[in-house]
Amino acid sequence: MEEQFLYPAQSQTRQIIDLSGIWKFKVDFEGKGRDEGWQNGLSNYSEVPVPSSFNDLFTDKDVREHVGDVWYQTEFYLTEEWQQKNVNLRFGSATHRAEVWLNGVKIAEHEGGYMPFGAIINEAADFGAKNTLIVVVNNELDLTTIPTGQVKEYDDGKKRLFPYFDFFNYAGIHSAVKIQLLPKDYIYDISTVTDYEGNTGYLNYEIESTSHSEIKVELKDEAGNVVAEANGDSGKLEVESVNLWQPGEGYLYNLEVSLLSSGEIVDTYPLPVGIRTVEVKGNRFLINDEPFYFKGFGKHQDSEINGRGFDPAVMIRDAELLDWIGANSVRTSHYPYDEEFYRMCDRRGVVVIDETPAVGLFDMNMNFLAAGTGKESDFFDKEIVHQKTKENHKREIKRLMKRDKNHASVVMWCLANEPDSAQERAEEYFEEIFSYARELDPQARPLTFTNIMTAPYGKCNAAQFADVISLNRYYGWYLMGGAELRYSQKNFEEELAGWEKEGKPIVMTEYGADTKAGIHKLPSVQWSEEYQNEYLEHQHQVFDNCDSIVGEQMWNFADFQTVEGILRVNGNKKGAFTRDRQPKMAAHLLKARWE
Ligand code: BDP
Repeated sequence: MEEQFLYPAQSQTRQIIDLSGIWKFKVDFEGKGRDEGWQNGLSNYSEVPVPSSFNDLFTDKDVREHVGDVWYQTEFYLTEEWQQKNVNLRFGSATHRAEVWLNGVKIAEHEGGYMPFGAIINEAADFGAKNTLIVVVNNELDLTTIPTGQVKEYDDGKKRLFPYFDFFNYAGIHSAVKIQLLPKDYIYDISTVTDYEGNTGYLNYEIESTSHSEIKVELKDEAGNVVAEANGDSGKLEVESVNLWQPGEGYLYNLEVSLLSSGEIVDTYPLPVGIRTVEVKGNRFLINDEPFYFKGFGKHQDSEINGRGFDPAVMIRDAELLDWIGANSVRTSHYPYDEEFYRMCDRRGVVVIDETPAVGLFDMNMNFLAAGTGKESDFFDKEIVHQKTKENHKREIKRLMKRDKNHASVVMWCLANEPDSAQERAEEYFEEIFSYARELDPQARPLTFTNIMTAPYGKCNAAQFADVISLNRYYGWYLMGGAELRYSQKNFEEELAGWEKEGKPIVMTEYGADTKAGIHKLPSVQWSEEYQNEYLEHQHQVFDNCDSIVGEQMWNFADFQTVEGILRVNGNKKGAFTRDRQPKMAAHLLKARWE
Protein backbone atom coordinates (compact mmCIF):
# COMPACT_ATOMS: atom_id res chain seq x y z
CA MET A 1 0.00 0.00 0.00
CA GLU A 2 2.74 2.43 -0.96
CA GLU A 3 0.43 4.78 -2.78
CA GLN A 4 -2.48 6.28 -0.95
CA PHE A 5 -4.32 9.10 -2.50
CA LEU A 6 -7.45 9.59 -0.44
CA TYR A 7 -6.98 12.56 1.87
CA PRO A 8 -6.71 11.42 5.51
CA ALA A 9 -10.11 12.60 6.70
CA GLN A 10 -11.67 11.86 10.07
CA SER A 11 -15.07 10.31 10.53
CA GLN A 12 -16.93 8.24 13.11
CA THR A 13 -14.87 5.25 11.93
CA ARG A 14 -11.53 6.95 11.22
CA GLN A 15 -9.18 8.63 13.63
CA ILE A 16 -6.06 10.65 12.86
CA ILE A 17 -2.91 11.12 14.90
CA ASP A 18 -0.86 13.98 13.48
CA LEU A 19 2.87 13.46 14.03
CA SER A 20 3.73 17.08 13.10
CA GLY A 21 6.10 18.72 15.54
CA ILE A 22 9.77 18.74 16.43
CA TRP A 23 11.68 15.70 15.16
CA LYS A 24 15.31 14.63 15.52
CA PHE A 25 17.45 15.49 12.52
CA LYS A 26 20.87 14.62 11.18
CA VAL A 27 22.58 15.52 7.94
CA ASP A 28 24.45 12.59 6.42
CA PHE A 29 27.41 14.60 5.08
CA GLU A 30 29.46 11.53 4.23
CA GLY A 31 26.65 9.27 3.08
CA LYS A 32 27.44 6.66 5.71
CA GLY A 33 24.16 6.58 7.63
CA ARG A 34 22.90 3.27 6.28
CA ASP A 35 26.21 1.50 6.89
CA GLU A 36 26.36 2.85 10.41
CA GLY A 37 22.81 1.75 11.12
CA TRP A 38 21.15 5.14 11.52
CA GLN A 39 17.90 3.43 10.49
CA ASN A 40 17.87 1.97 14.02
CA GLY A 41 18.19 5.30 15.81
CA LEU A 42 20.02 8.62 15.53
CA SER A 43 22.69 9.91 17.87
CA ASN A 44 24.23 13.41 17.97
CA TYR A 45 21.23 14.87 16.23
CA SER A 46 19.82 18.37 15.96
CA GLU A 47 16.13 19.25 15.62
CA VAL A 48 13.73 20.19 12.84
CA PRO A 49 10.07 20.97 12.60
CA VAL A 50 7.96 18.61 10.49
CA PRO A 51 6.64 19.68 8.06
CA SER A 52 9.27 22.09 6.71
CA SER A 53 12.23 22.28 4.36
CA PHE A 54 15.46 21.84 6.29
CA ASN A 55 17.51 24.16 4.09
CA ASP A 56 16.84 27.58 5.58
CA LEU A 57 16.67 26.59 9.24
CA PHE A 58 20.38 26.38 9.97
CA THR A 59 23.25 28.85 9.75
CA ASP A 60 25.70 26.49 8.05
CA LYS A 61 25.86 26.81 4.28
CA ASP A 62 26.90 23.18 3.94
CA VAL A 63 23.56 22.19 5.44
CA ARG A 64 21.59 24.53 3.20
CA GLU A 65 23.33 23.25 0.07
CA HIS A 66 23.60 19.64 1.21
CA VAL A 67 23.11 17.11 -1.57
CA GLY A 68 22.37 13.57 -0.45
CA ASP A 69 20.64 12.08 2.56
CA VAL A 70 19.18 13.73 5.64
CA TRP A 71 17.73 11.66 8.48
CA TYR A 72 14.68 12.19 10.66
CA GLN A 73 13.46 10.44 13.78
CA THR A 74 10.39 10.63 15.97
CA GLU A 75 8.64 8.41 18.50
CA PHE A 76 4.98 7.65 19.10
CA TYR A 77 2.75 5.27 21.05
CA LEU A 78 -0.11 3.07 19.92
CA THR A 79 -2.53 1.64 22.46
CA GLU A 80 -3.29 -2.10 22.65
CA GLU A 81 -6.89 -1.68 21.36
CA TRP A 82 -5.61 -0.25 18.10
CA GLN A 83 -4.33 -3.67 17.10
CA GLN A 84 -7.88 -4.25 15.89
CA LYS A 85 -7.48 -1.41 13.38
CA ASN A 86 -5.54 -1.03 10.19
CA VAL A 87 -2.90 1.39 11.34
CA ASN A 88 -1.79 3.41 8.37
CA LEU A 89 1.23 5.69 8.41
CA ARG A 90 0.91 8.35 5.74
CA PHE A 91 3.32 11.00 4.49
CA GLY A 92 1.69 13.86 2.57
CA SER A 93 5.00 14.33 0.72
CA ALA A 94 8.77 14.12 1.16
CA THR A 95 11.10 15.70 -1.37
CA HIS A 96 12.58 14.13 -3.50
CA ARG A 97 12.70 10.52 -2.24
CA ALA A 98 12.34 8.76 1.08
CA GLU A 99 12.86 5.46 2.87
CA VAL A 100 11.06 4.71 6.12
CA TRP A 101 11.86 2.32 9.00
CA LEU A 102 9.66 1.55 11.96
CA ASN A 103 11.40 -0.08 14.92
CA GLY A 104 14.25 -1.01 12.58
CA VAL A 105 11.98 -2.63 9.96
CA LYS A 106 11.80 -1.01 6.56
CA ILE A 107 8.15 -0.22 5.84
CA ALA A 108 8.09 2.16 2.86
CA GLU A 109 10.08 3.64 0.04
CA HIS A 110 9.00 6.35 -2.34
CA GLU A 111 10.39 8.45 -5.16
CA GLY A 112 8.75 11.70 -6.31
CA GLY A 113 8.74 14.73 -4.07
CA TYR A 114 5.13 15.87 -4.02
CA MET A 115 2.81 12.93 -3.56
CA PRO A 116 1.49 10.97 -0.58
CA PHE A 117 2.84 7.55 0.33
CA GLY A 118 2.93 5.27 3.33
CA ALA A 119 2.17 1.83 4.66
CA ILE A 120 -0.04 -0.22 6.93
CA ILE A 121 2.25 -0.68 9.92
CA ASN A 122 0.48 -3.28 12.08
CA GLU A 123 3.23 -5.86 11.61
CA ALA A 124 6.15 -3.57 12.38
CA ALA A 125 4.42 -1.61 15.15
CA ASP A 126 4.62 -2.24 18.90
CA PHE A 127 1.17 -1.83 20.41
CA GLY A 128 1.15 -0.61 23.97
CA ALA A 129 4.78 0.47 23.67
CA LYS A 130 7.00 3.13 22.16
CA ASN A 131 7.58 3.09 18.40
CA THR A 132 10.62 4.64 16.74
CA LEU A 133 10.12 6.03 13.27
CA ILE A 134 13.16 6.83 11.11
CA VAL A 135 13.01 8.47 7.71
CA VAL A 136 15.83 9.22 5.32
CA VAL A 137 15.12 11.86 2.71
CA ASN A 138 17.28 12.39 -0.36
CA ASN A 139 17.30 15.39 -2.70
CA GLU A 140 19.39 14.26 -5.67
CA LEU A 141 18.04 14.90 -9.15
CA ASP A 142 19.22 13.86 -12.59
CA LEU A 143 18.11 13.81 -16.19
CA THR A 144 15.48 11.17 -15.51
CA THR A 145 13.89 12.50 -12.34
CA ILE A 146 10.78 14.68 -12.40
CA PRO A 147 11.84 17.47 -11.98
CA THR A 148 15.28 17.23 -13.60
CA GLY A 149 18.62 18.49 -12.39
CA GLN A 150 22.27 17.66 -12.19
CA VAL A 151 24.59 16.79 -9.34
CA LYS A 152 28.25 17.80 -9.52
CA GLU A 153 30.81 16.19 -7.27
CA TYR A 154 34.00 17.98 -6.19
CA ASP A 155 37.48 16.85 -5.17
CA ASP A 156 36.64 16.97 -1.47
CA GLY A 157 33.76 14.56 -2.04
CA LYS A 158 31.06 17.20 -1.58
CA LYS A 159 28.24 17.54 -4.03
CA ARG A 160 26.19 20.46 -5.30
CA LEU A 161 22.89 20.32 -7.14
CA PHE A 162 22.10 22.35 -10.24
CA PRO A 163 18.38 22.29 -10.81
CA TYR A 164 17.17 22.70 -14.38
CA PHE A 165 14.55 25.05 -13.05
CA ASP A 166 14.23 28.46 -11.45
CA PHE A 167 13.37 27.66 -7.84
CA PHE A 168 15.43 26.49 -4.94
CA ASN A 169 15.50 22.71 -4.66
CA TYR A 170 14.09 22.69 -1.15
CA ALA A 171 13.98 19.30 0.49
CA GLY A 172 12.66 17.58 3.57
CA ILE A 173 9.36 16.28 4.88
CA HIS A 174 7.19 18.93 3.29
CA SER A 175 3.71 17.82 4.36
CA ALA A 176 2.21 16.45 7.54
CA VAL A 177 2.90 12.85 8.61
CA LYS A 178 -0.26 11.23 9.94
CA ILE A 179 -1.29 7.96 11.43
CA GLN A 180 -4.74 6.95 10.28
CA LEU A 181 -6.58 4.43 12.39
CA LEU A 182 -8.65 2.71 9.75
CA PRO A 183 -11.21 -0.04 10.24
CA LYS A 184 -10.29 -3.58 9.16
CA ASP A 185 -12.31 -3.08 5.99
CA TYR A 186 -12.13 0.37 4.56
CA ILE A 187 -12.76 2.61 1.59
CA TYR A 188 -9.61 3.51 -0.35
CA ASP A 189 -10.70 5.24 -3.53
CA ILE A 190 -13.62 7.35 -4.69
CA SER A 191 -14.13 8.87 -8.15
CA THR A 192 -16.76 11.47 -8.89
CA VAL A 193 -17.97 13.10 -12.10
CA THR A 194 -20.52 15.87 -11.94
CA ASP A 195 -22.92 17.44 -14.41
CA TYR A 196 -26.18 19.40 -14.42
CA GLU A 197 -29.14 20.17 -16.59
CA GLY A 198 -31.37 23.08 -15.73
CA ASN A 199 -31.83 23.02 -11.98
CA THR A 200 -30.89 19.38 -11.57
CA GLY A 201 -27.37 18.35 -10.62
CA TYR A 202 -25.89 14.92 -11.26
CA LEU A 203 -23.11 13.11 -9.48
CA ASN A 204 -21.69 9.86 -10.81
CA TYR A 205 -19.60 7.99 -8.32
CA GLU A 206 -17.42 4.90 -8.12
CA ILE A 207 -16.09 3.49 -4.87
CA GLU A 208 -13.27 1.06 -4.17
CA SER A 209 -12.95 -0.67 -0.83
CA THR A 210 -11.06 -3.61 0.63
CA SER A 211 -14.24 -5.68 0.89
CA HIS A 212 -17.05 -6.28 -1.51
CA SER A 213 -19.75 -5.74 1.04
CA GLU A 214 -22.56 -3.26 0.80
CA ILE A 215 -21.97 0.43 0.08
CA LYS A 216 -24.30 3.29 0.92
CA VAL A 217 -23.82 6.88 -0.21
CA GLU A 218 -25.55 9.99 1.04
CA LEU A 219 -25.12 13.45 -0.40
CA LYS A 220 -25.63 16.21 2.13
CA ASP A 221 -25.93 19.92 1.45
CA GLU A 222 -24.04 22.55 3.45
CA ALA A 223 -26.79 22.58 6.09
CA GLY A 224 -26.39 18.81 6.53
CA ASN A 225 -29.67 17.80 4.85
CA VAL A 226 -29.57 14.63 2.77
CA VAL A 227 -30.39 15.67 -0.78
CA ALA A 228 -29.72 12.37 -2.54
CA GLU A 229 -28.78 8.80 -1.65
CA ALA A 230 -27.98 5.50 -3.29
CA ASN A 231 -26.63 2.00 -2.68
CA GLY A 232 -23.87 0.15 -4.46
CA ASP A 233 -20.26 0.79 -5.37
CA SER A 234 -21.19 2.89 -8.39
CA GLY A 235 -24.18 4.93 -9.34
CA LYS A 236 -25.66 8.28 -10.17
CA LEU A 237 -27.15 10.76 -7.74
CA GLU A 238 -29.64 13.41 -8.73
CA VAL A 239 -29.87 16.73 -6.90
CA GLU A 240 -32.93 18.93 -7.30
CA SER A 241 -32.42 22.72 -7.13
CA VAL A 242 -28.69 22.21 -7.30
CA ASN A 243 -26.24 24.75 -5.93
CA LEU A 244 -23.44 24.71 -8.45
CA TRP A 245 -19.80 25.12 -7.49
CA GLN A 246 -18.75 28.41 -9.10
CA PRO A 247 -15.55 30.43 -9.34
CA GLY A 248 -15.67 32.67 -6.28
CA GLU A 249 -18.46 30.62 -4.69
CA GLY A 250 -17.21 27.24 -3.67
CA TYR A 251 -20.49 25.57 -2.77
CA LEU A 252 -19.68 22.06 -1.57
CA TYR A 253 -21.83 19.05 -0.89
CA ASN A 254 -20.61 16.32 1.39
CA LEU A 255 -20.61 12.86 -0.16
CA GLU A 256 -20.76 10.47 2.78
CA VAL A 257 -19.68 7.05 1.64
CA SER A 258 -20.32 4.15 4.03
CA LEU A 259 -19.19 0.57 3.91
CA LEU A 260 -21.57 -1.85 5.64
CA SER A 261 -21.25 -5.37 6.91
CA SER A 262 -24.48 -7.21 7.80
CA GLY A 263 -26.25 -3.87 7.89
CA GLU A 264 -23.73 -2.28 10.29
CA ILE A 265 -21.54 0.62 9.23
CA VAL A 266 -17.86 -0.40 9.28
CA ASP A 267 -16.34 2.62 7.54
CA THR A 268 -17.46 6.10 6.54
CA TYR A 269 -15.54 8.56 4.39
CA PRO A 270 -16.67 12.18 3.89
CA LEU A 271 -15.73 13.62 0.50
CA PRO A 272 -16.42 17.29 -0.26
CA VAL A 273 -17.77 17.60 -3.82
CA GLY A 274 -18.62 20.61 -5.92
CA ILE A 275 -21.06 20.09 -8.76
CA ARG A 276 -19.78 21.86 -11.85
CA THR A 277 -18.76 21.27 -15.46
CA VAL A 278 -15.63 22.27 -17.36
CA GLU A 279 -15.30 22.32 -21.13
CA VAL A 280 -13.23 23.80 -23.94
CA LYS A 281 -15.41 24.97 -26.82
CA GLY A 282 -13.77 26.72 -29.76
CA ASN A 283 -11.51 29.37 -28.28
CA ARG A 284 -13.44 29.58 -25.02
CA PHE A 285 -12.89 27.93 -21.65
CA LEU A 286 -16.26 27.20 -20.06
CA ILE A 287 -17.09 26.57 -16.42
CA ASN A 288 -20.76 25.70 -16.00
CA ASP A 289 -21.25 26.63 -19.67
CA GLU A 290 -20.12 30.22 -19.02
CA PRO A 291 -16.91 31.61 -20.56
CA PHE A 292 -14.33 31.85 -17.80
CA TYR A 293 -11.42 34.34 -17.76
CA PHE A 294 -8.50 33.29 -15.56
CA LYS A 295 -7.23 36.18 -13.44
CA GLY A 296 -4.44 35.34 -11.06
CA PHE A 297 -0.93 34.01 -10.77
CA GLY A 298 1.54 31.28 -11.18
CA LYS A 299 2.60 30.65 -7.59
CA HIS A 300 5.16 28.77 -5.58
CA GLN A 301 4.71 26.97 -2.30
CA ASP A 302 7.53 29.02 -0.85
CA SER A 303 8.13 31.15 2.20
CA GLU A 304 10.89 32.51 4.43
CA ILE A 305 12.51 29.96 6.78
CA ASN A 306 10.00 27.20 6.01
CA GLY A 307 11.02 26.99 2.34
CA ARG A 308 8.64 24.61 0.57
CA GLY A 309 7.31 23.13 3.81
CA PHE A 310 3.55 23.39 4.10
CA ASP A 311 2.57 26.29 6.31
CA PRO A 312 -1.16 26.80 6.94
CA ALA A 313 -0.58 30.40 8.02
CA VAL A 314 1.08 31.27 4.71
CA MET A 315 -1.64 29.41 2.81
CA ILE A 316 -4.40 31.44 4.44
CA ARG A 317 -2.51 34.71 4.03
CA ASP A 318 -2.11 33.92 0.32
CA ALA A 319 -5.80 33.13 -0.04
CA GLU A 320 -6.70 36.43 1.62
CA LEU A 321 -4.37 38.28 -0.75
CA LEU A 322 -5.86 36.53 -3.78
CA ASP A 323 -9.24 37.64 -2.60
CA TRP A 324 -8.07 41.21 -1.92
CA ILE A 325 -6.50 41.57 -5.36
CA GLY A 326 -9.54 40.23 -7.21
CA ALA A 327 -7.83 37.08 -8.51
CA ASN A 328 -9.97 34.05 -9.29
CA SER A 329 -7.33 31.45 -10.13
CA VAL A 330 -3.87 30.00 -9.55
CA ARG A 331 -1.51 27.66 -11.35
CA THR A 332 0.34 25.34 -8.97
CA SER A 333 3.64 25.99 -10.71
CA HIS A 334 5.84 23.96 -10.83
CA TYR A 335 4.66 20.92 -8.85
CA PRO A 336 1.59 19.76 -6.96
CA TYR A 337 1.01 21.62 -3.68
CA ASP A 338 -0.04 20.29 -0.31
CA GLU A 339 -3.48 18.65 -0.26
CA GLU A 340 -4.77 21.29 2.14
CA PHE A 341 -4.33 23.89 -0.59
CA TYR A 342 -6.77 22.18 -2.97
CA ARG A 343 -9.31 21.61 -0.21
CA MET A 344 -9.13 25.30 0.60
CA CYS A 345 -9.55 26.25 -3.06
CA ASP A 346 -12.61 23.96 -3.24
CA ARG A 347 -14.12 25.80 -0.27
CA ARG A 348 -13.26 29.29 -1.48
CA GLY A 349 -14.06 28.82 -5.14
CA VAL A 350 -10.48 29.45 -6.29
CA VAL A 351 -9.94 27.95 -9.76
CA VAL A 352 -6.79 25.82 -10.05
CA ILE A 353 -4.62 24.76 -12.95
CA ASP A 354 -2.92 21.75 -11.42
CA GLU A 355 0.67 21.19 -12.55
CA THR A 356 2.87 18.09 -12.48
CA PRO A 357 6.49 18.44 -11.31
CA ALA A 358 7.68 18.03 -14.92
CA VAL A 359 9.82 21.14 -15.10
CA GLY A 360 13.27 21.33 -16.61
CA LEU A 361 12.71 19.11 -19.66
CA PHE A 362 15.40 21.20 -21.23
CA ASP A 363 19.11 20.64 -21.47
CA MET A 364 21.03 23.16 -19.47
CA ASN A 365 24.49 22.95 -18.14
CA MET A 366 24.50 26.00 -15.85
CA ASN A 367 21.03 26.23 -14.51
CA PHE A 368 17.63 27.05 -15.94
CA LEU A 369 18.84 30.45 -17.10
CA ALA A 370 20.52 28.98 -20.15
CA ALA A 371 17.02 28.22 -21.41
CA GLY A 372 16.33 31.85 -22.04
CA THR A 373 19.36 32.19 -24.29
CA GLY A 374 17.87 29.99 -26.99
CA LYS A 375 21.12 28.00 -27.07
CA GLU A 376 20.98 24.63 -28.77
CA SER A 377 19.74 21.90 -26.52
CA ASP A 378 19.48 18.21 -27.16
CA PHE A 379 17.24 17.11 -24.31
CA PHE A 380 14.77 15.21 -26.46
CA ASP A 381 17.53 13.66 -28.54
CA LYS A 382 18.62 11.55 -25.60
CA GLU A 383 17.29 7.99 -25.59
CA ILE A 384 17.12 7.89 -21.83
CA VAL A 385 14.63 10.77 -21.89
CA HIS A 386 12.29 8.74 -24.09
CA GLN A 387 12.58 5.85 -21.69
CA LYS A 388 13.20 6.58 -18.04
CA THR A 389 12.31 10.28 -17.91
CA LYS A 390 9.09 9.68 -19.81
CA GLU A 391 8.14 6.76 -17.56
CA ASN A 392 8.72 8.89 -14.46
CA HIS A 393 6.77 11.72 -16.06
CA LYS A 394 3.81 9.40 -16.70
CA ARG A 395 4.00 8.10 -13.14
CA GLU A 396 3.72 11.64 -11.79
CA ILE A 397 0.78 12.45 -14.07
CA LYS A 398 -1.02 9.33 -12.91
CA ARG A 399 -0.40 10.09 -9.26
CA LEU A 400 -1.48 13.71 -9.59
CA MET A 401 -4.73 12.79 -11.27
CA LYS A 402 -5.42 10.07 -8.73
CA ARG A 403 -4.83 12.42 -5.82
CA ASP A 404 -6.61 15.49 -7.16
CA LYS A 405 -9.33 14.08 -9.45
CA ASN A 406 -12.23 14.95 -7.14
CA HIS A 407 -11.38 18.59 -6.52
CA ALA A 408 -13.96 20.92 -7.99
CA SER A 409 -11.36 23.68 -7.98
CA VAL A 410 -9.09 21.80 -10.39
CA VAL A 411 -10.28 22.66 -13.91
CA MET A 412 -7.23 21.79 -16.00
CA TRP A 413 -4.06 19.69 -15.81
CA CYS A 414 -0.77 21.24 -16.79
CA LEU A 415 1.41 18.31 -17.82
CA ALA A 416 4.75 20.13 -18.02
CA ASN A 417 6.34 23.54 -17.67
CA GLU A 418 8.44 24.89 -20.50
CA PRO A 419 9.81 21.74 -22.08
CA ASP A 420 12.15 22.25 -25.03
CA SER A 421 9.27 21.76 -27.43
CA ALA A 422 11.13 23.39 -30.32
CA GLN A 423 13.03 20.12 -30.63
CA GLU A 424 11.82 17.67 -33.22
CA ARG A 425 11.63 14.65 -30.95
CA ALA A 426 9.54 16.57 -28.42
CA GLU A 427 6.67 15.65 -30.72
CA GLU A 428 6.80 11.90 -30.15
CA TYR A 429 7.42 12.45 -26.45
CA PHE A 430 4.38 14.66 -25.96
CA GLU A 431 2.13 12.71 -28.27
CA GLU A 432 2.58 9.80 -25.88
CA ILE A 433 2.35 11.92 -22.74
CA PHE A 434 -0.91 13.52 -23.84
CA SER A 435 -2.57 10.35 -25.03
CA TYR A 436 -1.58 8.62 -21.79
CA ALA A 437 -2.99 11.48 -19.70
CA ARG A 438 -6.26 11.55 -21.66
CA GLU A 439 -7.22 8.11 -20.36
CA LEU A 440 -6.71 8.81 -16.68
CA ASP A 441 -9.02 11.54 -15.45
CA PRO A 442 -12.60 10.38 -14.85
CA GLN A 443 -13.68 14.00 -15.35
CA ALA A 444 -11.70 14.31 -18.61
CA ARG A 445 -10.56 17.83 -17.80
CA PRO A 446 -8.72 19.82 -20.47
CA LEU A 447 -4.98 19.24 -20.77
CA THR A 448 -2.27 21.78 -21.34
CA PHE A 449 1.46 22.44 -20.84
CA THR A 450 3.19 25.81 -20.72
CA ASN A 451 5.04 26.80 -23.85
CA ILE A 452 8.43 28.53 -23.58
CA MET A 453 9.34 31.60 -25.59
CA THR A 454 12.10 29.73 -27.45
CA ALA A 455 9.39 27.60 -29.09
CA PRO A 456 7.20 30.38 -30.49
CA TYR A 457 4.28 29.92 -32.86
CA GLY A 458 5.28 27.69 -35.75
CA LYS A 459 8.24 26.21 -33.89
CA CYS A 460 6.52 24.25 -31.14
CA ASN A 461 6.18 20.49 -31.58
CA ALA A 462 3.81 19.84 -28.70
CA ALA A 463 1.06 22.49 -28.74
CA GLN A 464 -0.99 20.47 -31.25
CA PHE A 465 -1.77 17.94 -28.48
CA ALA A 466 -3.00 20.48 -25.93
CA ASP A 467 -6.62 21.61 -25.50
CA VAL A 468 -5.54 25.02 -24.28
CA ILE A 469 -2.46 26.95 -25.38
CA SER A 470 -0.62 28.17 -22.30
CA LEU A 471 2.05 30.76 -23.01
CA ASN A 472 4.89 31.94 -20.78
CA ARG A 473 6.07 35.16 -22.41
CA TYR A 474 8.53 37.83 -21.36
CA TYR A 475 8.40 40.43 -24.16
CA GLY A 476 9.68 43.55 -22.43
CA TRP A 477 11.75 41.63 -19.90
CA TYR A 478 14.00 38.87 -21.26
CA LEU A 479 13.27 40.06 -24.79
CA MET A 480 13.33 43.77 -25.68
CA GLY A 481 13.30 45.02 -22.12
CA GLY A 482 14.00 48.49 -20.77
CA ALA A 483 14.07 51.21 -23.39
CA GLU A 484 12.70 48.75 -25.96
CA LEU A 485 9.61 47.90 -23.92
CA ARG A 486 7.29 49.98 -26.09
CA TYR A 487 8.53 48.27 -29.26
CA SER A 488 8.26 44.76 -27.88
CA GLN A 489 4.49 44.98 -28.05
CA LYS A 490 4.48 44.61 -31.82
CA ASN A 491 6.53 41.41 -31.74
CA PHE A 492 4.27 39.98 -29.07
CA GLU A 493 1.14 40.82 -31.07
CA GLU A 494 2.58 39.23 -34.18
CA GLU A 495 3.30 36.01 -32.33
CA LEU A 496 -0.16 35.91 -30.78
CA ALA A 497 -1.78 36.39 -34.16
CA GLY A 498 -0.12 33.11 -35.14
CA TRP A 499 -1.34 31.20 -32.09
CA GLU A 500 -4.87 32.54 -32.62
CA LYS A 501 -5.05 30.60 -35.87
CA GLU A 502 -5.07 27.39 -33.84
CA GLY A 503 -8.62 28.25 -32.78
CA LYS A 504 -7.93 27.20 -29.19
CA PRO A 505 -8.22 29.25 -26.01
CA ILE A 506 -4.95 30.86 -24.92
CA VAL A 507 -4.01 31.42 -21.28
CA MET A 508 -1.07 33.69 -20.51
CA THR A 509 0.35 31.46 -17.80
CA GLU A 510 3.42 33.64 -17.24
CA TYR A 511 4.39 37.24 -17.88
CA GLY A 512 6.40 39.31 -15.45
CA ALA A 513 9.32 41.56 -14.67
CA ASP A 514 11.78 41.31 -11.78
CA THR A 515 11.20 44.14 -9.34
CA LYS A 516 13.00 44.87 -6.13
CA ALA A 517 10.42 46.30 -3.74
CA GLY A 518 11.39 49.80 -2.74
CA ILE A 519 13.29 50.80 -5.87
CA HIS A 520 11.46 53.80 -7.31
CA LYS A 521 12.57 55.59 -10.42
CA LEU A 522 11.07 58.30 -12.60
CA PRO A 523 11.30 57.73 -15.48
CA SER A 524 11.30 54.03 -14.86
CA VAL A 525 14.21 51.62 -15.20
CA GLN A 526 14.15 47.84 -15.08
CA TRP A 527 13.89 46.45 -11.51
CA SER A 528 11.97 49.52 -10.29
CA GLU A 529 8.36 49.29 -9.18
CA GLU A 530 7.44 51.84 -11.85
CA TYR A 531 8.89 49.59 -14.56
CA GLN A 532 6.91 46.59 -13.35
CA ASN A 533 3.74 48.63 -13.67
CA GLU A 534 4.57 49.94 -17.13
CA TYR A 535 5.48 46.42 -18.21
CA LEU A 536 2.15 45.08 -16.94
CA GLU A 537 0.18 47.83 -18.66
CA HIS A 538 1.82 46.94 -21.98
CA GLN A 539 1.07 43.26 -21.58
CA HIS A 540 -2.52 43.92 -20.62
CA GLN A 541 -3.07 46.06 -23.72
CA VAL A 542 -1.86 43.18 -25.84
CA PHE A 543 -4.11 40.69 -24.05
CA ASP A 544 -7.14 42.93 -24.40
CA ASN A 545 -6.66 43.01 -28.17
CA CYS A 546 -6.49 39.26 -28.57
CA ASP A 547 -9.86 37.54 -28.65
CA SER A 548 -8.51 34.05 -27.95
CA ILE A 549 -6.88 34.99 -24.66
CA VAL A 550 -9.02 33.58 -21.87
CA GLY A 551 -6.78 34.32 -18.95
CA GLU A 552 -3.81 36.11 -17.49
CA GLN A 553 -1.76 34.66 -14.66
CA MET A 554 1.03 37.04 -13.84
CA TRP A 555 4.42 35.63 -12.84
CA ASN A 556 4.65 35.45 -9.88
CA PHE A 557 2.27 35.85 -6.98
CA ALA A 558 5.19 36.56 -4.62
CA ASP A 559 8.99 36.79 -4.72
CA PHE A 560 10.52 33.35 -4.18
CA GLN A 561 13.85 31.64 -3.56
CA THR A 562 15.98 30.26 -6.41
CA VAL A 563 19.53 29.05 -6.93
CA GLU A 564 22.14 31.75 -6.50
CA GLY A 565 23.33 33.44 -9.63
CA ILE A 566 24.09 36.70 -11.31
CA LEU A 567 20.54 37.09 -12.58
CA ARG A 568 18.82 36.42 -9.26
CA VAL A 569 19.02 38.83 -6.34
CA ASN A 570 18.35 36.62 -3.32
CA GLY A 571 15.76 34.88 -5.45
CA ASN A 572 13.32 35.70 -8.20
CA LYS A 573 11.74 39.11 -7.69
CA LYS A 574 8.85 39.00 -10.13
CA GLY A 575 6.29 38.88 -7.35
CA ALA A 576 3.29 41.20 -7.17
CA PHE A 577 3.89 40.66 -3.45
CA THR A 578 7.17 40.45 -1.60
CA ARG A 579 8.24 37.13 -0.14
CA ASP A 580 6.78 38.23 3.19
CA ARG A 581 3.46 38.86 1.42
CA GLN A 582 3.23 42.66 1.26
CA PRO A 583 2.09 44.42 -1.92
CA LYS A 584 4.38 46.06 -4.45
CA MET A 585 2.89 48.88 -6.56
CA ALA A 586 2.01 46.24 -9.15
CA ALA A 587 -0.38 44.57 -6.75
CA HIS A 588 -2.48 47.73 -6.66
CA LEU A 589 -2.44 47.93 -10.46
CA LEU A 590 -3.63 44.33 -10.77
CA LYS A 591 -6.30 44.92 -8.14
CA ALA A 592 -7.67 47.89 -10.08
CA ARG A 593 -7.72 45.84 -13.30
CA TRP A 594 -9.15 42.61 -11.93
CA GLU A 595 -11.85 44.16 -9.81
C1 BDP B 1 9.95 30.83 -16.78
C2 BDP B 1 9.77 29.68 -15.82
C3 BDP B 1 9.72 30.12 -14.36
C4 BDP B 1 10.73 31.20 -14.11
C5 BDP B 1 10.37 32.40 -14.96
C6 BDP B 1 11.32 33.57 -14.74
O1 BDP B 1 8.65 28.92 -16.13
O2 BDP B 1 9.93 29.01 -13.54
O3 BDP B 1 10.80 31.55 -12.76
O4 BDP B 1 10.45 32.03 -16.31
O5 BDP B 1 12.32 33.64 -15.45
O6 BDP B 1 10.95 30.47 -17.66
O7 BDP B 1 11.09 34.37 -13.86
